[in-house]
Amino acid sequence: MNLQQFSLEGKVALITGASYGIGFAIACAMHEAGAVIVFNDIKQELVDKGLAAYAEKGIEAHGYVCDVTDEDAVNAMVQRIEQEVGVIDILVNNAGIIKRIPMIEMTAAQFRQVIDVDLNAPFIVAKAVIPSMIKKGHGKIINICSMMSELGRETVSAYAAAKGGLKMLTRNICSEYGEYNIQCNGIGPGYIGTPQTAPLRERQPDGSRHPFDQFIVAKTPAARWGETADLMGPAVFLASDASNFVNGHILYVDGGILAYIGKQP
Ligand code: NAP
Ligand code: GCO
Repeated sequence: MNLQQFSLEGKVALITGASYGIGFAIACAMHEAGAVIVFNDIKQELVDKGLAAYAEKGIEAHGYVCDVTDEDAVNAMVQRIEQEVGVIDILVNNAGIIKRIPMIEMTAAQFRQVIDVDLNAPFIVAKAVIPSMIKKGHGKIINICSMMSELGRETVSAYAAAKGGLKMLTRNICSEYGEYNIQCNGIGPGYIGTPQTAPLRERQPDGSRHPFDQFIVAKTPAARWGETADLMGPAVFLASDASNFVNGHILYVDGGILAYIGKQP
């Protein structure tokens, strides 16, 4: 085995929703491993902010405005990327939203919106890139799953349903396209410090830590929240030749949460 297997030299990587947060960190890691970085976001101002953030890190990324739930827009974006940058070798379905609402108070429209972004969109984007991966004879798809691909908790019914479905979509893409040398795996981050989880870490009015913050630290053997940097190595591994016989796997990067009953209060 040589370390060249972990190189992404000459590869084009599309990371969806990667102006900041987990997607941005994964894109930076893939650039360091040699990949050309392509990302999208839903608004031009966010794409511009993302391009500036990548440039600050010395990364000449390619940014596209695209709502990943819009199949026509996704197909048009993939076509433009293939013409302007090159065929996509690596897809990271990262874009996602969450709505924390008790299920019986959530409207069907709110439920559908979460399913649309977190499950339908990964289907739409994967469907758009797989034909060219088949033609090219290889491809890597990484779906960003969640603890909620395995566990439920109050107020996140739509998100858990979507992320549970995304785990099975990952396994199905593996099953259907593995023979074309396409590997489709998931990364299941634990609780990571990003804008998405900021409400769960907010200081209380009396300056004390958020109860959920304390809960998660007690539930995590690593006794800390994850950082986006914790996901960089696993993402490069799953995007590289080093994982060519890993398929349909959800790699949980959670500090051990799923293995642990939790610290006695
Ligand atoms: P985040 O900070 O909220 O970033 C999500 C990104 O997705 C944003 O750039 C957002 O753009 C983009 N996005 C949302 N809807 C979109 C759409 N329809 N089309 C295109 N882009 C869209 O989230 P994060 O914490 O980095 O999480 C990234 C992924 O990891 C998500 O799939 C999330 O479910 C998953 N995850 C997060 C954690 C965690 O603890 N943070 C743990 C496990 C899994 P806008 O700003 O324009 O909305
Ligand atoms: C929540 C959090 C989680 C994380 C992540 C955990 O409200 O419970 O937002 O869902 O985002 O998905 O893996």
